[in-house]
Amino acid sequence: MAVDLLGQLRLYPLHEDAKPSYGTAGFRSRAELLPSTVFRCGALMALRAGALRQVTGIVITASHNPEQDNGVKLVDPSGNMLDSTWEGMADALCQAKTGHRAMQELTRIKQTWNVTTGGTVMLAHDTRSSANSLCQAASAGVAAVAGTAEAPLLLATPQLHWMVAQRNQGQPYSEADYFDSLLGAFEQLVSTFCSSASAQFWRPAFPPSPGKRQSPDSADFPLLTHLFVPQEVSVDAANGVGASKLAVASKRLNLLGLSIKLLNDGKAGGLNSNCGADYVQKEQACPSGFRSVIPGSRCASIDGDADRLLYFVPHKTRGIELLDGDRIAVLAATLLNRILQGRPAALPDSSFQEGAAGNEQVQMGIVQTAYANGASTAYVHDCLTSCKVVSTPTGVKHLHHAAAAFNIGIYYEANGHGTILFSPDMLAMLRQGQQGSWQQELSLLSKLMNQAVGDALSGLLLVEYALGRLGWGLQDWIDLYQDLPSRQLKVPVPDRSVFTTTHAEMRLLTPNALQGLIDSSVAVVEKGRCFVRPSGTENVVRVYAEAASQTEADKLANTIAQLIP
Ligand code: NG1
Ligand code: ZN
Repeated sequence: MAVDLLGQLRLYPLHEDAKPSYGTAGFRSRAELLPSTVFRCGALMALRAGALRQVTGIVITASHNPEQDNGVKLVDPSGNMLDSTWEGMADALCQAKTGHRAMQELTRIKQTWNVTTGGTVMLAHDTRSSANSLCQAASAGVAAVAGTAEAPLLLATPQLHWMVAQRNQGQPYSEADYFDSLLGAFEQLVSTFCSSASAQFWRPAFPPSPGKRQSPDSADFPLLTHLFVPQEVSVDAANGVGASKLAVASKRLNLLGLSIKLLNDGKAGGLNSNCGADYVQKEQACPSGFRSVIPGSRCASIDGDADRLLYFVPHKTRGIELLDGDRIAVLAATLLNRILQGRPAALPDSSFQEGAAGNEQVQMGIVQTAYANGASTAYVHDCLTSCKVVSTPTGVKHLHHAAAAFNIGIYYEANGHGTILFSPDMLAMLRQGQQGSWQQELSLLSKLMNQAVGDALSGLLLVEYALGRLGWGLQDWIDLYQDLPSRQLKVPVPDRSVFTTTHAEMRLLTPNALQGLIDSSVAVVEKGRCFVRPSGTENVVRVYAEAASQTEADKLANTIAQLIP
């Protein structure tokens, strides 16, 4: 039976306060403004699935935003975010003021892509109370263009991205397959490369550098540097969807000696409320619910939809030592570099040239954004010389694309959103590796790391494996370089679209004259750096400042915030 598309569009009218705009990660706003946008995104993604004859996906989530917000992340058949060539169409469709105008946009899309019928769309949602009604809107949108909407699943964002990618490659794609793939790779990595048998194998070839500083984990026990030392990690799950997913993983991880102590698991506190990766990073503070955690212990924080991960060490006060996304990228690059050089267990030391004598066939790169701490960029330039550093605008869609240009592309936003990509050529080469070889180790790492999008569970397993494999404690990781003090502020503005940027968002084009004022303020600050950009997920302008001291960084950020019109 033919669907009355116009009638359906009219059932989901654009709210008069809604100003949908495809931002850093899809559409996001207060939940009550979203039904029209979500319905139309359902239709759009069904048409994209129909046009490409593959499955697409939609995640109803507002990630780190507060509970009353919601949003829609659009998943391409590759498992990546919606191809940027469709963002303009998504905007035009969602901004259409009437059902009739929206219908015209859909007709235009159908004609341009020569598609008459929608295809299959997989749906997922996080723990927000608005999820149900918005999933219904998405399903109705899919059905309105004669597509097939699958039953919505409670999933972490990266799980759905992974599932869509797997399914389109004809691979197993259920949630159980997701856990099996990541956890299976972790189990195999640990048993093959961190067991006592492999320690015997590695020790004669790669002893720790004589006379160099030993990590606390390894002092006096060089043989044990290669063993997977049992660890406990206290994880702040942001009271979000990641809590139940980590609970599943932790049963298997326990058997390997990795114990996950779940905090902010959604049983008491509010979603992202004084907790979660965004709070920990922006406030540089311990999340709520961590009173019982012993200062100095190993902690991690994920965000509301479990695609960001940070590590931190709580101090005795409320303060923390933050190990952010930049640092995860550097840890990953160090591990990969050493695997390629055949000396994973070398300890950090200044004489060891991380970049030298690597496997020259392999092009490895780190992709960062303007928010990367200047000290991390300097460290990669100075010490990881075989690794190229590239900077892109904010948002995983930009980083992912840039990382895909390398054989091994490591991308992490400072906020902990990222993963490691292995190119198809690289994967083909790695498949030829034998049991216990560096090729096998990298191949397993490619399974451990979600190849579709940033993933907090993947990231946590990577960090634990890297530290165990290198024989490092947290302090070794912290000691690699010292972050420059920084401060990030949000300034609410009536219309963030008046702020436009250039140079990977590091400089403002408009409002006129503001960049000149920023430049003059930065010029007088030691190691000063500051930029302003409009958020793509919240109605705010973000100010980032870095300086030689915390006082100067705070002062610089506040001075610039006051200049925002
Ligand atoms: P916006 O709001 O555009 O700054 C934020 C993060 C991004 C990315 C997206 C998607 C910062 C400064 N920005 O984007 O890096 O993670 O959310 O969740 O952390
Ligand atoms: Zn997120």
